[in-house]
Amino acid sequence: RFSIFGGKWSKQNLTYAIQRYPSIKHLSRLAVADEMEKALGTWAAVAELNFLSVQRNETADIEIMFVSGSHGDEMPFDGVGKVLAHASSPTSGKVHFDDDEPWTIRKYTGQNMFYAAVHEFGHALGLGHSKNTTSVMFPYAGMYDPSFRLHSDDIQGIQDLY
Ligand code: TQI
Ligand code: ZN
Repeated sequence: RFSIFGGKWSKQNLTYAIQRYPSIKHLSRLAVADEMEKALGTWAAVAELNFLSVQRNETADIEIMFVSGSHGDEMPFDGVGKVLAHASSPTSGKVHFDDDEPWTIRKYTGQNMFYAAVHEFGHALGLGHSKNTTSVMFPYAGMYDPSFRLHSDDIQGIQDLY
């Protein structure tokens, strides 16, 4: 079952900004922005939530960054492998991806960005880990799956919050 990670947003319209894009050159900003929009859309599709993208110089509820090593919080990233990403609980809104990982979009190799984004946004919205292995909130990074769907646990978890 899902667990509540701690807190929730007190509003249902949330803004987000991609403040730092991955340094991997072959990933276009547009493609990255598209994956983030789809990942947030996965949650918005099943709960009373709306996400509005804003420019990176504007203040946003959810701040997305690809960063490596020490990056200004208490949880420095660790190079390739192990920790891939982390998110803070509501209403802090930090979603960080380890820029040292081989992030990929719609590929079976590398580290799937969409899956990690859905998982981390789940945390940023207030969800904890699920014990159900097929839940996106199960703490194991999934690979690319063109027919990805949220598990009923994920849906119940987000609907309980919003
Ligand atoms: N990052 C951990 C995670 O997102 C961070 C973490 C550890 C955590 N304990 C926690 C977060 C307790 C909230 C509550 O779970 S991780 C993914 C990804 C990681 C990353 O890099 O180890 C997944 C673990 F990136 F795919 F989303 C699982 Cl699915
Ligand atoms: Zn997690």
